[in-house]
Amino acid sequence: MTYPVVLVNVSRNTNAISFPMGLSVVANALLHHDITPQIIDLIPVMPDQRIDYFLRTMPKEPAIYGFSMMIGNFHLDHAEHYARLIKEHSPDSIVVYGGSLPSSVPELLVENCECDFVIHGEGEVVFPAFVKALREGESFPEGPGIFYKGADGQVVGTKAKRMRRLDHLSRQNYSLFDMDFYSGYFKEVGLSWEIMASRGCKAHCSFCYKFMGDGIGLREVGEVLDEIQYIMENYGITKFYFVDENFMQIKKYFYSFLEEKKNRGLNFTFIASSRIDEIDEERISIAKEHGLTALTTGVESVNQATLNAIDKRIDIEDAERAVKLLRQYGIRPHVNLIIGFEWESEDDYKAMLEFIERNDLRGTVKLSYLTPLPATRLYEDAKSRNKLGKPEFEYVRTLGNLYWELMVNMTNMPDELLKHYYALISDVGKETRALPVTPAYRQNLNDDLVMYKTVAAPSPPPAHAAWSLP
Ligand code: B12
Ligand code: SF4
Repeated sequence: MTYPVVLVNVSRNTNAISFPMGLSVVANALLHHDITPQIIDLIPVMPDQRIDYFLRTMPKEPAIYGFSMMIGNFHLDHAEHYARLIKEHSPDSIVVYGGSLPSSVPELLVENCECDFVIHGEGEVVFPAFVKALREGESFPEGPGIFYKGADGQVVGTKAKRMRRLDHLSRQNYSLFDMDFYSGYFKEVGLSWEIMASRGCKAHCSFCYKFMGDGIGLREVGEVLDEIQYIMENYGITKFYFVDENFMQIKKYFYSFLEEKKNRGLNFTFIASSRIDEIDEERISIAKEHGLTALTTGVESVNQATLNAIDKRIDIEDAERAVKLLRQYGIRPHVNLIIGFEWESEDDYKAMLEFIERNDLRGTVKLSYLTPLPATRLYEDAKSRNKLGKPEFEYVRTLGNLYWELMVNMTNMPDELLKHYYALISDVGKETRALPVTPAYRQNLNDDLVMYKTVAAPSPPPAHAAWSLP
């Protein structure tokens, strides 16, 4: 059966618009196999018209529908809603879930969701082969990365291995998406266009989901620069944000990227992320010279014992030195911090506030509540000690706004006290961004506009200190 392939981009409850990178890579890989997917992108459509638009646009015949999703912000619920519509209006269609959330809990989703299959891991090799097999008449294509419910009701599937070399299949496809919509948004709010050069990180922090297991995959430098050049020439964007976990980690690769950028005379600036232990004077001075304007780094906690306990493998003094170094070279530091480790006390949060002041980090901190996310050691530990507070699928499904809502309180402090410190630290540290004015963009923001404006001064802490650990 010649199933058409439809890639669906559904919304999630957030306050930002992102270009759907994962789906655009999958679309590119399909095109390389002579499969032209139809894209149903619901983000540019007015929220009250999305269902109608979807029903009008979906193919009349049975098709393979691919959804991409990440954890939290009710992304799964949004996808499930459309998957149900597909089952209702086109019962012979096949629904496939991919992306970081399905990859972290493939069995759980196959077991509990509307999808017929979950594709684990990077989709560019597995998905085209999977589509071809279905088209050739196989009902249950097998192979690493494919999960489904077998005849006996048991979930069948094995995880895929990480791709070491990311070649032309891993390019982003822009031609099938509404690029005027997305580029217009990035320009209107002054954000940098997202690009990916490498995947993976050498470290093993206990709270972090290692997308596709250990190891690092690199794209060819020329491919990445071709993509950047395309965006510059066609959309006039000259600021880029590398979503790589750790862009500078392989020095040779990073330098060859900078060298080729220079050879091509490409005049763009960029933001990247890096572990503290990769921030040295040599790399920073060269990167600055070639257009690095800001660097995000995960400090997570200012308590060395906590850093050791979560296997962060950084030294808090090195973090302070790195921040100074960045400032010395005129590179804006963005620091990620986390609160809510179970042994923490108010003293840790007071120390965090001092750290922000001492290092002049006002307005450059992103604070998160510790949230056990599937496929992390933190999660397995929380699950084994019944700390998730709900059955596993319910927990995964109902993870809400992971940017600023408390999902699980692992500490001995009452929620109010933790929230109080969250508000206090966040208010001092957080970066605000420009609120889009165009209705097509505003419609995608939920009502909680906390990252766009200053929140009211936090209330004083509850008059009780008994829950502080000694
Ligand atoms: C950029 C990024 C963001 C951007 C989003 C940008 C975007 N365009 O969507 C922003 C800043 C918004 C963001 C936010 C968050 N993120 Co984030 N983010 C990333 C990051 C660094 C890169 C993602 C990316 O674009 N990769 C490149 C593309 C090509 O990869 P991909 O999307 O995964 O797609 C591939 C596969 O997943 C698969 N695939 C994807 N879709 C589909 C669909 C089908 C049908 C198929 C077959 C395959 C498939 O094939 C693709 C090609 O290989 C990843 C880490 C990483 N390196 O992946 C974390 C990551 C995805 N984020 C994560 C988290 C936790 C968050 C937050 C919740 C942060 C928080 N506070 O904890 C928030 C909230 C997210 C939300 N629900 O709204 C986790 C996800 C964990 C999980 N189980 O889902 C990751 C893995 C980081 C981590 N190590 O913990 N994030
Ligand atoms: S250093 Fe960052 S990307 Fe690497 S494992 Fe730790 S939290 Fe994840």
